[in-house]
Amino acid sequence: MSPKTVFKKIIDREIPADIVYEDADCIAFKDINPQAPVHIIVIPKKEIPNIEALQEEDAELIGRCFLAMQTIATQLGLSQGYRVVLNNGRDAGQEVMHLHFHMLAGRQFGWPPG
Ligand code: DGP
Repeated sequence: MSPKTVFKKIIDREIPADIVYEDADCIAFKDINPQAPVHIIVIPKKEIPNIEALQEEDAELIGRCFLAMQTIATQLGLSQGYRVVLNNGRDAGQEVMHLHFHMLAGRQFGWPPG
């Protein structure tokens, strides 16, 4: 068994987090190191390390994460827009090996990203 990721520890309530949304399949909490005035991490509760580990059966689960983002955006009043980022793998800067989406809002974002 590989050690639990920090996100699994948050799911299991072993470490604290500022949780903004939770349903049966997904949970969302404030990023500990925010890169924008609003920075939320949205994750499936199922432990999936990265895109490569996704299975056919996960298709609905990932859709549910997007519906969770829709709800969170409404709850937080993100009517001016927000950026959704998924860092997948080393070159993308993925640090936590539990598939997750960053929701960033509250400032203007540049393109291309750094
Ligand atoms: P990534 O580079 O895409 O793997 O981003 C991981 C993010 O997770 C990073 O923005 C910081 C955040 N993070 C790491 N550890 C914790 C933690 O213990 N609590 C919370 N709330 N966020 C964390």
